[in-house]
Amino acid sequence: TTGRAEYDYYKYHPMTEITAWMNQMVKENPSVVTIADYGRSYENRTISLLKIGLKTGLKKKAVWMDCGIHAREWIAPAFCQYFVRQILQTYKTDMKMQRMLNNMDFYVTPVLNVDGYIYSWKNSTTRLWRKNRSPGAAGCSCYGTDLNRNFDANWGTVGVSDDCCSNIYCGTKASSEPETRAVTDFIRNLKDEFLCFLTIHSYGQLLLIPYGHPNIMAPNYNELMEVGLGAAEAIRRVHGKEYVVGTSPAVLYPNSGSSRDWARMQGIPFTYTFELRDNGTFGFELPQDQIQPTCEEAYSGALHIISYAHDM
Ligand code: ING
Ligand code: ZN
Repeated sequence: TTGRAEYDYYKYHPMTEITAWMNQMVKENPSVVTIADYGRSYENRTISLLKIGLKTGLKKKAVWMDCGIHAREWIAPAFCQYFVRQILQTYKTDMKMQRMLNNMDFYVTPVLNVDGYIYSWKNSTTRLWRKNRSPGAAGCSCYGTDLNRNFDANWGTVGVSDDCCSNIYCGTKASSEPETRAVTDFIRNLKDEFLCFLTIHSYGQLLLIPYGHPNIMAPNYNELMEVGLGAAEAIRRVHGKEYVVGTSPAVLYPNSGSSRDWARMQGIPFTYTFELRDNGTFGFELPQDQIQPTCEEAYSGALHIISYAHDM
């Protein structure tokens, strides 16, 4: 055959390969996939997403998924790529998926924190970098803001640090970071379309619902719990892994400024944080032989949520 080697979904890929993969997806599926460059990182790299959907001429709903908001969580970008591949591989024969692509557009960002991701690939001493790569407040010698503490959702109140050397440094103000603003500007423009907002992290095997702030409760808390528990059951059926469902104060500890809380405050009803494998044995350095099973189970969980939102 003449085609080039198939993309290996069960390996971790550096940013250059992920960017090439995104372009390849568009090229191979021109009527279903488009690419949108919707922001620039602190170091001026392009932030891109793939929009996946069937063209109907009718008004559509939307699903958001971002991966790689934290640099070291390499399984997350691997999952976003698997998710896109699975959708494209199934929709022609799977009528449910075809209906979903008729009624909804999927917006998938494989790597949101591009600067951090590239930095985590640089060498073994930078492998566990979490934040973006902007310099903090004036006079501080450390780099990086925790993008998942930088959103305008009870910003700076709980579960954050104002020490710019901390891994949970929330930045100088809400939305101080260009990566944060890329997401908020994009979503605000299409706000009423979004039904689901799924943000993918590792590790811990959790499905977190809003809110991370301990004093507020999502108006659809019961439904979020119920759908989350259904997703955890769907996950368990694939390889037997147990995922815990709840708000972050209930499950671990409170936090503020997360993208999930911000998305729920914008009115997006089904907002979840996925914490993929594992439970700490390998942590952020999940071996490559766990990419496939992790993606398989998480796909099942994500589809449970998306399918529920689509059908209601
Ligand atoms: N965890 C997320 C973080 O931003 C989170 C979500 C928040 C989990 C609070 C538990 C408690 O910290 C990771 N792994 O990034
Ligand atoms: Zn994370």
